[in-house]
Amino acid sequence: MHPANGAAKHTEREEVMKLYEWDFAPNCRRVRMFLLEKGIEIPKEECITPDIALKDPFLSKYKHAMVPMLELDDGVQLGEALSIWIYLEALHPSPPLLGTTALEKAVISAWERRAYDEGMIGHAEIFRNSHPQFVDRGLPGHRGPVPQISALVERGKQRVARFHKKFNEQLASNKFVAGDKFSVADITTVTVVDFGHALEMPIPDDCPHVKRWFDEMRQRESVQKSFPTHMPDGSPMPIAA
Ligand SMILES: N[C@@H](CCC(=O)N[C@@H](CS)C(=O)NCC(=O)O)C(=O)O
Repeated sequence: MHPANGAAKHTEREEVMKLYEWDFAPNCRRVRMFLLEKGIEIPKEECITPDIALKDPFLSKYKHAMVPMLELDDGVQLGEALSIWIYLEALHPSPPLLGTTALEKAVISAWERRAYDEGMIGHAEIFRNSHPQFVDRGLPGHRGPVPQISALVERGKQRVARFHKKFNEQLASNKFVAGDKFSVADITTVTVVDFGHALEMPIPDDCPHVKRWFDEMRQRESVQKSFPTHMPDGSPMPIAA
């Protein structure tokens, strides 16, 4: 599963891992980009219906009802992109994406969390509380109805504005989001910025440092190759990588 210098570098255990995902979902792209950076190949199964819902049998078998989810050969189910990264980084330490020293690990996890909280959740608030196919699905991971709250669209916009400002300041003096090395903090931030493009909320003009960083990120193979290829109904993505 790990083609390094032409030699397979994997264990029997990894042979039957399976990643359940949605091609167009930003949280799934966080894992896809990580796999591409590491050169790890894991079989994937897309479990989405054309109207953007989780499909059976995935929905019946995974009680947390969210993607991404990595299933191991013994049936252990790892949810949450962060947990999947931690597991895979332990198996495939090179290149390190979660940091190596105590300080690097702490700084990377802080910036990754800021990208997730301010950026991912901000965009998700806008998307889930306004999209017609998410009526009664205002939050992921809940089987019962979760009504949309229209006020959260405005709150999401304010959160996204804070995300751009905060990250513009950080990227003014740092090549990458968490300092001088590419890390999972960049991975989450790339997926957030492209989530914004999908929602027609581009990087604001007064955030030149985020633009500089994103132009550099776009040159990376993992960023290009992890970009969604199709919409939930199978039609091509309306926006390009
Ligand atoms: N905290 C989770 C979030 C996962 C999440 O929100 N996944 C969304 C897709 S991006 C999902 O599963 N949605 C299912 C649904 O809308 O029913 C993570 O970091 O992996």
